[in-house]
Amino acid sequence: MRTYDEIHIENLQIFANHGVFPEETALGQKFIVSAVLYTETREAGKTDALEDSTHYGEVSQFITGFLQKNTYKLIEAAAEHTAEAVLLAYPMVEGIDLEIKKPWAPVKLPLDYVSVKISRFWHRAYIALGSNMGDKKAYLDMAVSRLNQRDDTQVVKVSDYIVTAPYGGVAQDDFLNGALELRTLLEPEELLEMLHSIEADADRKREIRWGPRTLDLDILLYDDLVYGSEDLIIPHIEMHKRDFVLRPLAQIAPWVRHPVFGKTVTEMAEEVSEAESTGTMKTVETVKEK
Ligand code: PH2
Ligand code: MG
Ligand code: MG
Repeated sequence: MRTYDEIHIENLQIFANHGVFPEETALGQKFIVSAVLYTETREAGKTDALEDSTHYGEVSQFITGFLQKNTYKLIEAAAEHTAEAVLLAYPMVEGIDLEIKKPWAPVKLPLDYVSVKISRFWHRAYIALGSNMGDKKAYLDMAVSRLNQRDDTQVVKVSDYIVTAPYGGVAQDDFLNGALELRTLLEPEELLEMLHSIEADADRKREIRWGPRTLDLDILLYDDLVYGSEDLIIPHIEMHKRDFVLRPLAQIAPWVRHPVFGKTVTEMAEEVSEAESTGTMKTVETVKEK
């Protein structure tokens, strides 16, 4: 992880009504909240102007109000929702560590407190878009607008769409391909699930592997994460070999580096187009659209 500056709020006391037991939600009790806000303070450090930073007093008020307006059974849920609310309300805050302590937790044993501590960040992901059935441009546009609908996920940049010949040996119509950058609070598997639900809404039928599709949304990169599970591999396992992925991506993120190969998107794109021109790879024809 890159390094950030930190603003600390330590042991803020809040009387609120969270708990599994009905007595807890009826009577309320003391919660003690500590937060580390990950941000950049250098600009404010130079200008000495509050607008260039995040007001810790405001954030303290915000957390207090949030935990008093809402009621959760679990401190896990209280922490999760509070962290998300802070990240949505304060754009300069890139991440937060949040601890909620419950000193009067009804455990009938001598303890100082129980607590939950979580760390939540904005993430940057790059997504490949593809369609080769029906109104291809409409499907890609639909995906962009659906990704922008949620407040925990924002589309930062979208490439041009390019027409590409099908890659991978299945005889099928040309593709329209593009790439986009997301700022998201979703974890990789949650992001994958959202992409699948958008694909399903585009009448995507999962039939032939690599066959024709109305909409294909693939996670290419997610921060500098290197990750593998049964249904998701990050970085995308084939991205460095695919001109139809690298060319749109190079338009919006030329300097971004593949976390395993250490090459920039531009370098990978050049290597792939060289391989094509020396005949080691099938030629991919492109026409600019949009
Ligand atoms: N997607 C595939 C297989 N082949 N070819 C092009 N040109 N564009 C694609 O998006 C594409 C492909 C599997 O996802
Ligand atoms: Mg794909
Ligand atoms: Mg896919």
